[in-house]
Amino acid sequence: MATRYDPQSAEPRWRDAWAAADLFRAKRPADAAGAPKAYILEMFPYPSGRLHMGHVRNYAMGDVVARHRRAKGYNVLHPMGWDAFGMPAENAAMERGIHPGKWTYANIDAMKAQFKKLGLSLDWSREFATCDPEYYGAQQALFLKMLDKGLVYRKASKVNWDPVDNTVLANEQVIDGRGWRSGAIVEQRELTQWFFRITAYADDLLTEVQKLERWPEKVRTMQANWIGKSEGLQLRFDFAGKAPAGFESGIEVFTTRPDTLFGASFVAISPDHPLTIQMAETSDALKAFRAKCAQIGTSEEAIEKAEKLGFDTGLTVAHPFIEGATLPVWAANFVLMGYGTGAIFGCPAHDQRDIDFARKFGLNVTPVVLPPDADPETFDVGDKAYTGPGRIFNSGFLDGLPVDEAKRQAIARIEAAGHGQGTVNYRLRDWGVSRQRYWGCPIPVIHCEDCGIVPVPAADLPVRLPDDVTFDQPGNPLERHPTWKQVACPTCNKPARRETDTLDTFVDSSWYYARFASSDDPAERAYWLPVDQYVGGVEHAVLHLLYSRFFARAMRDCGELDLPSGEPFAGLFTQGMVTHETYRAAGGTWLEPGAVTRDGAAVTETATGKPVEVGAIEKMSKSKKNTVDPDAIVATYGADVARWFVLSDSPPERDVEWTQAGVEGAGRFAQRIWSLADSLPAAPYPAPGEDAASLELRRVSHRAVLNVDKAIDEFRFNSAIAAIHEWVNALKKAEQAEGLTGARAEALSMLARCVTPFMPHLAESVWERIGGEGFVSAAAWPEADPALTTDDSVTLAVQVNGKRRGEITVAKDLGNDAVEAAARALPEVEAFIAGKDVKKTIVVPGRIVNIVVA
Ligand code: ANZ
Ligand code: ZN
Repeated sequence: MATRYDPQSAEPRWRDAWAAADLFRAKRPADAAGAPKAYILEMFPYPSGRLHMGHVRNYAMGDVVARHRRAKGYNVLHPMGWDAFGMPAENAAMERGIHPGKWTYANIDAMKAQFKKLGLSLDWSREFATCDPEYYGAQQALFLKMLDKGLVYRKASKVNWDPVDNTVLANEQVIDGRGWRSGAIVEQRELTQWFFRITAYADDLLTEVQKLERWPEKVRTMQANWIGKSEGLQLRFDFAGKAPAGFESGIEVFTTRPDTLFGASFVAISPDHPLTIQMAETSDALKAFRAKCAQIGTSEEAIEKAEKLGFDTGLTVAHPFIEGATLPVWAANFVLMGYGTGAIFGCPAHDQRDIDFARKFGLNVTPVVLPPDADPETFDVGDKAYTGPGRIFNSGFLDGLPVDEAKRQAIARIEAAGHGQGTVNYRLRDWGVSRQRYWGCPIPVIHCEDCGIVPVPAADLPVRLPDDVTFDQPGNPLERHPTWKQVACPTCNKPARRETDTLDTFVDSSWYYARFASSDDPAERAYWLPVDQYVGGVEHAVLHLLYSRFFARAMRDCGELDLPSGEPFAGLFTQGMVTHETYRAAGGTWLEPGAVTRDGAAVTETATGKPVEVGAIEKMSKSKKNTVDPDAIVATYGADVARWFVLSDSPPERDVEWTQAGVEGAGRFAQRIWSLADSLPAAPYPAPGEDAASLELRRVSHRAVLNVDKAIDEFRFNSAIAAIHEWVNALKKAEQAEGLTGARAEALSMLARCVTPFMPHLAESVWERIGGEGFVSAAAWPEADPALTTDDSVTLAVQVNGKRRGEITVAKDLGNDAVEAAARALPEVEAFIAGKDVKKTIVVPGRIVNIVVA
């Protein structure tokens, strides 16, 4: 009697058994018996409290790789933890009065229970949350090492300030220039903040990212663009009239387009340029202008989008190349103080920001780069700057040169005149890590009036967050805590003040991979790192990965990490999202997939029977209600089916659309695999037969093993799944034939092992059913017999006197005489040997037949 596979009873049973056998614990280097290591890591989750399908896909992918490597004999590290600091916990505290820590740890418990149901082969013994004092204490120690090394420093920097809530806002909390809670117009304020000196590694981060061959090209490019190396010229403009006090040496600008100098029509300085600030002291109009610019917010994006604002200072500077020509000096909101020198020259014809500015304020527009095929007499840029290639014109000694050559010559001329210097600039800024928030890692320093900044002594780490804090008012709870910040100076013992800023949560995720490798043993960290395969969302392609690459270098240079390359992730895979159709009721409200009924093409609201508008297929999100709850899927179909489906339908880097039909199909396929085991007699089994049908089935199986193996290695999980489908079809057919028990049993033993990375619980049940030894999760990857996987024919090139004349395809085991005869019989060969004396024939097996004639 055929039985059905019951995931509801099988899955928990296997998970308990794995846990009891402690199957997925990574071995210490000394116990690994020389096995190669594989560190497989998925970006650790934020404990929001609920698992979503995107998590399932992400962690299922990592698990496929981890289980596969384990089966191939690697000592695998596959850990899990929680990226647990951050704003949502504080928001929950503000909204519901629950302590952020309590909220976070409750979420971790809930999510961990969900995670455990997925059957992931994780080493939970290394679990931690970044809000554990042990973790953030170690991070504080690291911070102090970096401070000591000069990789951490303080400087005044702009923050978004909410004047109503009296608090600093993160860029994401500024919406259309207003504070997200108060709605007040946000101001920029200077605050002394902590920075990591990531720019010290700018060049190295750029060169090395190009060498990460197992990273997606797209991510490498994004990193390179973010670092943004610009080669250009730093150039001094002398004042045409009397220079303002303190600015006798002129205005220094940075340009990447010195070739366009003859098209310059103004010089612009940042609203925060020292000259602007100085002049504002005596000009109310300029003061007002600066205040207006300050309302735009601090993000580059906000400034980019803002309307161009300008203020004519009345000053003029001399053109460096054109005798007697002068340029007006403006203050302009699109010039950032934090980049280059905080001053530019504007060439409107060839820069969009400059032309927007020039058109608004009636400044000259002189084109100096002539596009190929354009007429110098009539060429006009209108309102759109020309930034393409061409030859220089209207430009004196540069006329006729292509852009790159003109850049070189302009730089040479400026350098020779002592007016400036060719330079390299990076877009990358030092990383501001101060946050005026509670739920983060306290910065472990003390401010003393006499001693200045004093590191918290190692013995006093971790600096713990106080528990008794309130969230009933805006601002930083650490700042208003009655006692927490009061402390004696570790150096002079006078009353001093703790730093109340906490670290950006990106810091927490910049070194967790090293902590997983070992909490304290440098040798073990060196053994595991770099991560061999990192898996995560492309939304982290820039910041998280860049900060992690910086941190690995900083830790290395502080003697904390033996990782010469400084690259923490040797391989990176960025997975696509899980999408779903969207549904709207007549009134326009979104409906959950569970609230609609599909009958062929007709979709109705289950509760009302009214028609439903089927919308676009989009990333699952709460706002559109097109989510499917993993818990519900696991309860209905089992974790294996959920894992199988999210990996099956599209390549892992692309999005996969969740459909009811798809998940049901995956469920049927699981039963089909089970039925193959179920239809076999009980073990033990005879050896596979040597008859043609047995051989054929064995060939199919052994080749499938190779295909699945290769597809997993190449991150083509959908191809692996397709190969398993074909294999199962062949096995299903073989059920009908007599005398195949041996070949079928062999096939099933291999199939169980190939299915394990995807549907580990089902694979265990199959393995158990066919009398497999131990756990299939601990079994070695099946070995394919080359005699059964190689094709049995070969193609050989046929040469006459060393010249290729044709080719033959023959049976692999054909004797040399027969091969020679076949070669000579080829018409295109025969033509060259007809009537000649064949001196000898050389057969290089599997490759060439060379016929030598006189
Ligand atoms: C003159 C010029 C002419 C420019 C032209 C461009 C086109 P990247 O490539 O990003 O390094 N720039 C320099 N400092 C700036 C600042 N602090 N704020 C805003 N813009 C600044 O960009 C370098 C170019 O951006 C520089 O080259 C400068 O404008 C502008 F046809 O100089 B250019
Ligand atoms: Zn002191």
